[in-house]
Amino acid sequence: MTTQIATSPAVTTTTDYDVVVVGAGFAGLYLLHQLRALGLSAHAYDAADNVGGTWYWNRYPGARCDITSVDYAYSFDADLEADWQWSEKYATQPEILAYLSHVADRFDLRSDITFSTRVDSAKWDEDAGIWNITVAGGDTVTARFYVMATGCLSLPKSPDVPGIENFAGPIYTTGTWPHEGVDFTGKRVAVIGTGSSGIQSIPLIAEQAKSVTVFQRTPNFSFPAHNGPFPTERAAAMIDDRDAYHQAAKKSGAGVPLKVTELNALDATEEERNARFEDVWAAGDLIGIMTVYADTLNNPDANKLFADFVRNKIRSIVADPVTAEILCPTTYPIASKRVCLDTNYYQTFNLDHVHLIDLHNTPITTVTASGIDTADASSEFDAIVLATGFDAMTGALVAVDIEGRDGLTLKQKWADGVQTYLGLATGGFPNLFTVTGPGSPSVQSNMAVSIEQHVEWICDTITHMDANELLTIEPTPGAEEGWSNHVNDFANITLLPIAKSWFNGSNVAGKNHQYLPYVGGVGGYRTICDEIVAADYLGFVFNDDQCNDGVIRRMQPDVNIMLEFLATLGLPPFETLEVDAARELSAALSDQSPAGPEVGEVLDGTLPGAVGDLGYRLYRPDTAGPHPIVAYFHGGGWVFGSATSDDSFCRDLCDRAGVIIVSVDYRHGPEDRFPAAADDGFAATQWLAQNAESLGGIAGQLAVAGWSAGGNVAAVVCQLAKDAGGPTLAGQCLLTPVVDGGFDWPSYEETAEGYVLTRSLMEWFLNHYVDDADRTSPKMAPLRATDLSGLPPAMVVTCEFDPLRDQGNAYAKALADAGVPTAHVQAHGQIHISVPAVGQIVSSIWVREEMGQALRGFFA
Ligand code: NA7
Repeated sequence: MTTQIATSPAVTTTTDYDVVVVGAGFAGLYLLHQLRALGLSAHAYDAADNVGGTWYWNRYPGARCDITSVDYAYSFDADLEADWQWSEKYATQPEILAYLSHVADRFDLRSDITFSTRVDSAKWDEDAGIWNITVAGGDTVTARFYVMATGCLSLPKSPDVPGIENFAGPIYTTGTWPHEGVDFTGKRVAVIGTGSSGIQSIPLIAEQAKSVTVFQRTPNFSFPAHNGPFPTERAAAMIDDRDAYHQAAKKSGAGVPLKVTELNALDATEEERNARFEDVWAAGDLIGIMTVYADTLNNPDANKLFADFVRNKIRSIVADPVTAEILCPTTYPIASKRVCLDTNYYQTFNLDHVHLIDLHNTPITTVTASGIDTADASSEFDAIVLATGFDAMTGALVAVDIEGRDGLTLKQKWADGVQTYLGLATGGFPNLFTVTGPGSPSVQSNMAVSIEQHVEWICDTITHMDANELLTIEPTPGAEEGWSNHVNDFANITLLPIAKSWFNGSNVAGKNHQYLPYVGGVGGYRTICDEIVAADYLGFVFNDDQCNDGVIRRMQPDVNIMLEFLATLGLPPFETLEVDAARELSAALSDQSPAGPEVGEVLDGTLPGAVGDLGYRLYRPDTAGPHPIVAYFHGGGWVFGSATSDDSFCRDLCDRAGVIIVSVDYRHGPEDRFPAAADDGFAATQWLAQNAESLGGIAGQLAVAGWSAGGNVAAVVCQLAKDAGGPTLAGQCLLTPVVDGGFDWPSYEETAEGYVLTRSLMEWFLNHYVDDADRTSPKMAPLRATDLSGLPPAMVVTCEFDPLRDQGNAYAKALADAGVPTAHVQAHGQIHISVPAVGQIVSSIWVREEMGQALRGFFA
């Protein structure tokens, strides 16, 4: 081994290399090339005896990429791109391997790679500030930076088939296929596993073998790849304007420059939908499949339409109806596992010598010396193929014994859950980078694009450090936790986490369940990485003490999209309008809201308020009554709104809680100023208590609820009922309530504007409703009441980006301190208007569910 002395001016300790890289696949090769261009010394190790990474090992028959070849390639060098011609739409493994070999030769990279050498361990030396890397055989090298470029699907899952060790014949694993190939002619072959590897290989194995028996645990959705000659129109688009082509890929969701539809399946006619589904089926393009409609990946009903279409395709191809049904996936949404692209997969099951075993009905009891026993049969085989997948995303990272600060290993740190910052770095492991690590778009994107972006980010960061004489870098705990939240937030607004798969660790026994890739798209992700750099490496600490700490993207992703959409409307701030115009605008926005769920009955009526009749709208559940009643007070700052303005939210609450919701049209300012709303609220509540049974309610089972100013009314009603000795209320459910008339709260500063409810709008509301002198009255500011004890049990919801957050938090605490049973939900990443946004904001569904449960609980 040659050793070099690192020459960077920042380095005070001598190391063998500036950077040691593990892996010589797509990522490792580009990293070496870029590091070398920076004048840094870099060396890579790979257990294989040649370049290629996962494409070196996965040589099973039919192995191909599932992103079109032209896109599944480097874009950093125009000449490389021009010189290499792909022969097919989806390149075979040999062709991809030949490409990577060509890249290694073209840029003379092999001289900086040690092959056939596994890295066993890497240990951070705290005193010297360097990594000690020990390779197989015991040699140790030192480096300032250590980069895992080990790929996401590189460590095959250990065989977890009972009795597999008994088998006397050959066992072939798709992920470590023999280089010389396998001749199955005349053989009886068992294939276990029907993921992409199984689906690609089974038709080709069946062409040779005497018989093939496929052992399927979970069926996959697979589409015909329609592979063939290289599609010239894509190549032409790239040649025409390669910069534009690659820029579009970099800004896209999945790293492929394809236009993505904004149409929803649920808005289309059946005819339109089927035509579109047929087009997608005919195209054989993974990105087109994943994005067939904008709502396929987040709306279960939309998803089912697409899944039904594919199930019908399977039924139309597979002749035997029983076999067809076994091949139809039914237990998870389509595309929540990576869909497969195949050539004649379903057709293969029409061959007489191909058999399908449904392991859900007849599990493998044991593998024997000569075959496989299931719950109801014994079969003899000459060979077994394990297409059972990978310990994906994290397996290869923790397979190396990586020890960071204080003796903590990566495996220990991630034992209860993976935490990274951007999927690039992890706290406690200075100067360690992971290329396409968990928490980055990685496998939810075109890996070629994501790899280039990560490599370039890492190289830019090392350049920045050397230029500024910074020796170490690692993320802060807060930044890392914030990023994990964001990764989860994004996954959770989709259907993706539902399936059990390698994306969330559920394919490996004992592995933590957690959705590992970032699904916010490569374009959005790139912007985030760039913003972090522009903000002085927000959330990274250099040299243990130089840090601009903070969390990027605290907002829920769908709330952010809502804010961006509202911004495009260019609406005037409400407080700049006359009251009538502001009311009209508010009502117009309410009218655009989705309808909300169906309930059993909706009826309108009137009830006596404090000085005259008030309208109300009653929502009755679709279950046998009688039901408890909840008096509901709408939001709108005591100026806007009506009994019907929170219609979809009232429906949702009614549906979730199984209670009657009576939304009251209490009086507003400026026509009817304080305490009109409070007095009407109390009068309405008294009337509902007295008339419960005539409304289909249950006498004595009454609670109150409200949002914003309506939350204020509900809270005040509880205090008035307590002071008046009745009516008895079972509970109060307060969503982002106003409980104080003052502005002396930090959240009025922190979130003064930009989140729809602004400080100036709150001032406008209060000015229209209440005189300064009354703003400390408990009837206006229930937080200011001297004694909160004896109030009904409470559920208080506060939102992170809401000017009213801190007073709501204070009220929840004051209630609890006074002995009131209080549940307090602090909704992270939500704004004042996002919790009641039924049918628009998925990330607040859980909050509405908590509210529904709380209402149920009041009457339990
Ligand atoms: P996958 O997609 O993880 O597929 C593995 C398959 O093996 C899947 O059908 C598994 O069923 C099945 N499996 C795993 N363990 C067992 C046992 N013990 N018994 C029976 N069946 C088992 O891996 P692939 O290699 O096919 O594809 C990985 C990715 O590579 C692919 O998405 C492309 O991106 C390229 P399960 O679903 O767990 O019930």
